[in-house]
Amino acid sequence: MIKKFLIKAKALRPKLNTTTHFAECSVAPMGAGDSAVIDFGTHLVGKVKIKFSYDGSPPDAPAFIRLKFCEHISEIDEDTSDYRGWISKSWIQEEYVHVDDIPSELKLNRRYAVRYIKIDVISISSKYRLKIDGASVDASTSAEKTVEPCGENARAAKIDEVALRTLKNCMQCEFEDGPKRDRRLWMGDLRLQALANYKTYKNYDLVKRCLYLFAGVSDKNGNIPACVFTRPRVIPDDTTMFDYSLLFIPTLLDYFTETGDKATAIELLPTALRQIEIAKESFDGDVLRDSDKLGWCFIDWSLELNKQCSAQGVYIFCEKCAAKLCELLGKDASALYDDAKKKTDAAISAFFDDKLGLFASGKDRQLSYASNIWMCIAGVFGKEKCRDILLRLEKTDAIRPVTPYLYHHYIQALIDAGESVRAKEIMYGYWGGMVDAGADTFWELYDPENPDASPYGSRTVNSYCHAWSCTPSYFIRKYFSGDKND
Ligand code: RAM
Repeated sequence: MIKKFLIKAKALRPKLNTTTHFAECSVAPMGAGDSAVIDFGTHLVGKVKIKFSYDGSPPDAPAFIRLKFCEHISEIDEDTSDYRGWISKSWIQEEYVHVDDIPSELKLNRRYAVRYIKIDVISISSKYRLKIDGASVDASTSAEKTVEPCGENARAAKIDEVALRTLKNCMQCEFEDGPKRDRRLWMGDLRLQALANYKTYKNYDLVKRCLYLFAGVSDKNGNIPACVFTRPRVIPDDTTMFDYSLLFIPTLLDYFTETGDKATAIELLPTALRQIEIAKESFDGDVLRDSDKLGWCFIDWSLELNKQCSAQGVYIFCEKCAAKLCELLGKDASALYDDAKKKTDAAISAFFDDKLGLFASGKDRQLSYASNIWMCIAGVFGKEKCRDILLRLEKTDAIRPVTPYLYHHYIQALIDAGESVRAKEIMYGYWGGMVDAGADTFWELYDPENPDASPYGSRTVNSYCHAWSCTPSYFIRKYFSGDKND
């Protein structure tokens, strides 16, 4: 841990803005076995209060109720009792509560990500019925401004509105990945949130704080962890990921390009460059080790994915960003450019299949969007060839992206290759699919072909407001505003 960085991060801790939202509560008085659903009309993140009263005789026994907090309508009737996923059940937003004094206002301590609250009366005296007189959420965010949705038509503006809300609700004391789960700062998510934030809420200090948090928790070897816990105190997670450590570099470069904050860029440059040095240890010559010997590298939540090729793409992209950052700061970048060139040549000879005209990964020569997207983002070929690769992919049964995270990179790769029109179609189709399925905020995972998909063995713990899915707001403002096609 590097104390001076953590002190800077602490000084940048934002004050949250809070607004109170009330729900319409026209619920009939409830007896044992009855249920009701309260709807706040939109997705909110904050503290919940519920006012109870009664009908009938004076309450001669407590009301024992279950409260279930749902981000998306599909969660309301999900049976949580048979949850068998591999991450903790404690992420499910539900509480069993005794309401002793009626009438009273129940103030829940925990922060929830919520649009709907389902209330089940488990047990109550037969002499009275429970009434709900009101419910509110004190919703918090560190986004300070109001940003109006935009887009070339109503569909685009709706997608932007949902993306803006996603980002806003993930902006708390850090850029959280998801306010339902995991409620913490992850590198891959941060990079995309920061990009969307620059085009919308422009909270530069929040990005700066997060950069210092990551740099501040780097280990003795200088390695940045994949995520940081900030409560009850700042500590690194004991997980590092090949790609997430490297992604500190473009995040710092983007921050510097956006703000011109040279002091921060200079101070954090050694941390950034260290990630390249550490990543180099995973190469045999100029080709990265195969997926099974690489340790955890995220890329996407597709569990069958071989990551050797895409990870090498991430490396090349990040090394070029490091070179650019050095150049901008007046430092010698030639060794970084030379190495990136070597890794590029090696990637082409190790992974490019001339017959298919596509990159293939691992000893089984697996075809995936991930490999080809990252090689294009890394710029291993020129624009025309990348365009050919990305369009050719569509005619194959290559493993498709399953998260908005990899979709973001897909859209970016298409734009970089001059295929803005196709990028736009894919973006509106994919994120629009979530809107059609009732999204107030965009999700952690969306596989149009498999609505029940979850990387955790159960969609009950999926997050429906997830940072890495907020980038339509970035693309719309940077590339798709008005009806410009390029
Ligand atoms: C998920 C987190 C986060 C992501 C990691 C890799 O569990 O929610 O968004 O960055 O995976």
